[in-house]
Amino acid sequence: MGKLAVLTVLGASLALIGERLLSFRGRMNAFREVEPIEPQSCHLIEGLENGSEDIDILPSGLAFISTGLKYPGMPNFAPDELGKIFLMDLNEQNPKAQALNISDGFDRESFNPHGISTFIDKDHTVYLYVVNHPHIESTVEIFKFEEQQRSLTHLKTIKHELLKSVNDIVVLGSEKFYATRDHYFTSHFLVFLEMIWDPHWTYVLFYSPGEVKVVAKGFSSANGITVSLDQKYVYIADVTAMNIHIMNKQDNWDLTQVKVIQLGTLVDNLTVDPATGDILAGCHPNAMKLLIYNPEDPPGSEVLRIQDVLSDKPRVSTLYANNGSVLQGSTVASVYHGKMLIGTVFHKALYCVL
Ligand SMILES: *[C@@H]1O[C@H](CO)[C@@H](O)[C@H](O)[C@H]1NC(C)=O
Ligand SMILES: *[C@@H]1O[C@H](CO)[C@@H](O)[C@H](O)[C@H]1NC(C)=O
Ligand SMILES: *[C@@H]1O[C@H](CO)[C@@H](O)[C@H](O)[C@H]1NC(C)=O
Ligand SMILES: *[C@H]1O[C@H](CO)[C@@H](O)[C@H](O)[C@H]1NC(C)=O
Ligand SMILES: [Ca+2]
Ligand SMILES: [Ca+2]
Repeated sequence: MGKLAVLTVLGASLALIGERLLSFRGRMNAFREVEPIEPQSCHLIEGLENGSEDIDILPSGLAFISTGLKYPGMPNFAPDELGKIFLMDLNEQNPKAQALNISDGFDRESFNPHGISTFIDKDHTVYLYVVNHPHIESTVEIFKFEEQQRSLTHLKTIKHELLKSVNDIVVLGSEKFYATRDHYFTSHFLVFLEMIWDPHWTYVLFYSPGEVKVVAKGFSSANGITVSLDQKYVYIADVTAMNIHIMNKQDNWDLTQVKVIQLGTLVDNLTVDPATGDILAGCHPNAMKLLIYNPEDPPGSEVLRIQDVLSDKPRVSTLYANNGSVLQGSTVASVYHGKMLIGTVFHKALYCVL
């Protein structure tokens, strides 16, 4: 190749890389700052200082909170703390978070809990499904919740070739769930390239003992997933595309897109308000601050409420926003009878009375 051709190719490559990097900064919302918004009464939850990635609240008001996630690329202030599941009873006047005991026989040393989802069987037994990343792998752990003993009995570990880089799950039946894959690649370097390049190769998987399949794909980074109160729709957060996909659940478990709600913030976990059906989204207003952690200018937190999800004009309002002075890196918010819990990827957790 002549020098001119080499230069042309080099120039074009640099331009393309420059364009991708700019687009990456855009996708990370690198220029966004937040204005504070806070409900009247909020306080930090004692005992949850080092991350509370996911929260799921039972109809009875018992909240499960996963803590201790070690996630490549994210800051972690307590690398030696083991992963744990905490319980909070939101019916109490001043609810306290209490770590649940986990049965012997389960490898607690490598427990690295990420997304969680509860499932209540016909006989009222409560099962907790937990996305686990032992040794940087992805498994789904099934626990039985023993309410009297305040403990979790480990029943089963689910592994599958398609269950890679799993972020969140939503359980819809015994051993039947949807799971999101947040990155296509699993090695650090390729994940980094994928974040810059953004090929939209992540997907949602349906898992059952008899069938495992991809049911929706083309997401930049599929993250939080949850289901509508009537279980007809599945809501998926595409974190780096800053939107939520509303999908229709078919009889064969395939998902077909109904609409996309664009939000202008990086949406992590989704929950549904059991009283209204509104979606609550835990968001990262500026993910660049999350990736390049600076204690002087920390990542903020933001919680959005999306009402009338299925209507022509869904309404989006901010329930909580903070520049990081109180709460950094929010991932999830969950409400129960006028009370709200907000979790974060590596920071504290907040309890608010709405
Ligand atoms: C959080 O991490 C810090 C630093 O490792 C540790 O001192 C503290 O005990 C941890 N808190 C909890 C609740 O685990
Ligand atoms: C958890 O187990 C430990 C040791 O087995 C026990 O001392 C403790 O009381 C248990 N905690 C709860 C809440 O049951
Ligand atoms: C965050 O907001 C508080 C006031 O709400 C302000 O005192 C603080 O300087 C702000 N921090 C940053 C990093 O902007
Ligand atoms: C929040 O996201 C985490 C993973 O990022 C997921 O495990 C969890 O289930 C989500 N929370 C809810 C309430 O969906
Ligand atoms: Ca979840
Ligand atoms: Ca998530």
